[in-house]
Amino acid sequence: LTVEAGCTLRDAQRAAAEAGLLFPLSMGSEETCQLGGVLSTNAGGLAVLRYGTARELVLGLEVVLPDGRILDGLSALRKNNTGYDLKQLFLGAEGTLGVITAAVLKLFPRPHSHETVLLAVTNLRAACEVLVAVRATLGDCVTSFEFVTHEALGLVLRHLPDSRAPFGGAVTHFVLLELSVRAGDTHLRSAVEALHKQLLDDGVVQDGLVATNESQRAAWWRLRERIPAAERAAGGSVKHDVSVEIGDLAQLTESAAAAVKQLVPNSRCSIYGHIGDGNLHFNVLAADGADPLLFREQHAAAISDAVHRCALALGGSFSAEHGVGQLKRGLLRQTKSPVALDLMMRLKASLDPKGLMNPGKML
Ligand code: LAC
Ligand code: ZN
Repeated sequence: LTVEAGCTLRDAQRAAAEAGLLFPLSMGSEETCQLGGVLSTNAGGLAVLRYGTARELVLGLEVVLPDGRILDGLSALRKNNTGYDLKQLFLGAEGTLGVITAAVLKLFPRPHSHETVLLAVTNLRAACEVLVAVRATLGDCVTSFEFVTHEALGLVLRHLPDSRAPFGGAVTHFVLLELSVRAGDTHLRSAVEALHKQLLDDGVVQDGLVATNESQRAAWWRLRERIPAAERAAGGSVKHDVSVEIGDLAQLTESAAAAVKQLVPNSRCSIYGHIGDGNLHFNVLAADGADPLLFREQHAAAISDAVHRCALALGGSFSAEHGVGQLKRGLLRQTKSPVALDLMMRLKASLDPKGLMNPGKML
């Protein structure tokens, strides 16, 4: 599918669907976000586990270079080993090397059927156990695997009045998972039900629901997608977008939560995210009733430092999907290896010697 940079993600999804195919990138902002930005930031979203980030979904790219020339790479070839893969330089470059003006996107067969499952778990360790079990039995059918703590769910229920708690009103940590199969494979429902029963019998999950209709599925996804809006409605949060290897996720949350509690004892952690990708949004809010602005003014820097330290100590990343921008420039310089940083600076200097492209960002 060839698109121009101003095409919204939703319009690209729609065009693929009209051709009986799937463009799998999806995220809360898909109605309005435009592909130029989506590709420049290597956006991830909710189906990375199965289909990868934007980087993996692009076959060709057209870029206007800082010197005005056009890199015309609008090719749809799947294989082309003729030197450096130049498009990858611009995907995720945050506009610092050139302006992406068009792209050829990779499409997939449309899934024949899907199942959406909501599982109540007691902690992140249990959620990771579910992930291992689900991938072992249902493998590539797993499209999304999201984890939400009861604190994050509680914010949505409290601040977004039209939302309702699943599991008969109990506010628990939960896993939201989405599975899909292609035509011809009709066993998904029975496989999901068998796994669901197994997880309940083994005590790995406390409760579970399989969506019976589209509106239930949409309501569950809304609970997940509206967490950032709920945090804003609660007065805002100190946000982190960290990743580690999946086996280290529980350790990361435990050490980061302990570090944050030590700094600001009554603060609240809203933790949720794409644990199938090893990526958590570890956000911290002021104590209930405390002034959120004052809280951020006084504590944001120390809290972020502590959370990032915990991720880096485990070999993780301080920005799994949200990029570097202006806010994390300093952090990039402090933590990237000198060799990697040197290569980045030299690429920038060679492509954009006058520093015209998105100045002040990333480097
Ligand atoms: C999300 C955004 C914050 O996962 O990345 O909701
Ligand atoms: Zn995210």
